[in-house]
Amino acid sequence: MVQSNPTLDELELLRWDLRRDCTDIIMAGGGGHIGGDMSVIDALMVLYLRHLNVSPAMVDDPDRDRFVLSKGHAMEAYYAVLCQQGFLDLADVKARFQKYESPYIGHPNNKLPGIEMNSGSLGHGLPVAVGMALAAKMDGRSYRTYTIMGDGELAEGSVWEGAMSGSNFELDNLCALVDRNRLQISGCTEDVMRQDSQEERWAAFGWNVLSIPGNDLAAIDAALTLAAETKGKPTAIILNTVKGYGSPVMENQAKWHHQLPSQEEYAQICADFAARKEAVIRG
Ligand SMILES: Cc1ncc(C[n+]2csc(CCOP(=O)(O)OP(=O)(O)O)c2C)c(N)n1
Repeated sequence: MVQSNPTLDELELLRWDLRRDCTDIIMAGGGGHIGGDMSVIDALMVLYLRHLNVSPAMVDDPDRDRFVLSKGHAMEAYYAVLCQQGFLDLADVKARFQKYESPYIGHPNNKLPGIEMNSGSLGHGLPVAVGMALAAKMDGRSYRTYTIMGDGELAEGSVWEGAMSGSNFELDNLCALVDRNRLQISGCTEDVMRQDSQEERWAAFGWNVLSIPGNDLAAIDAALTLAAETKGKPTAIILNTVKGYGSPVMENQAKWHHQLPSQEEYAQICADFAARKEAVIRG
């Protein structure tokens, strides 16, 4: 169902339904990046439902806001949000996800309505988002551009070329979110390639930096508002998240980067989401 500007209280409930949709898509397709889906889905939801000026009717509108999921492997979370917003049909995605000749592949496919860019080869989202934001300035358009990267992804050198360009061109219409879940495909980011002092790194590149609890809906919402109000420089939002957030079965464990739950684990994960939703209802 498409919602227009839901309240944060409504989103506190919806986040658990979207996690369930995301998990069901993964189970139907026989695989997916469930850990990174769960860390980023709250930011995707708040961005799409409360900030992005885009809708199924606007996919070709030159003034639509642009979004690039640079950590493209979190596609199942993105499917859940795109379906909720009416860009795609959830039953169809579940029926055909990762099937032969299906457009619903495991990474963003720009043949699908609402998806701006093919991604999944890490490190490209920010440079392309810089180009989109710069184009808006050059064309005199008021749209904003957003991208979400993983913290493991920040080991790609092209990210920092994009960071340099973003501040050089004073792209205050650009916002980069970093899913700082501290895990990547093969273990802790700090063991693979240190990512400490993210805040200082982005500030040194001339960005406005906001570092927030990244699974806190109100904090995400406030940061996105602040980013839109910031003038003269782009904003980086460091989302301090938990990989696998929502079920202790998979929270904070590197092996859940791309692991298919067993039927028993799936049942427990769904029960955990339902319990978290129930706790919100009970207040
Ligand atoms: C250029 C490139 N190198 C390697 C990969 C393989 N890969 C897929 S996901 C991943 C880890 C990414 O970690 P992170 O950005 O922290 O993602 P998250 O933990 O948020 O899922 C890697 C190395 C890739 N997709 N692209």
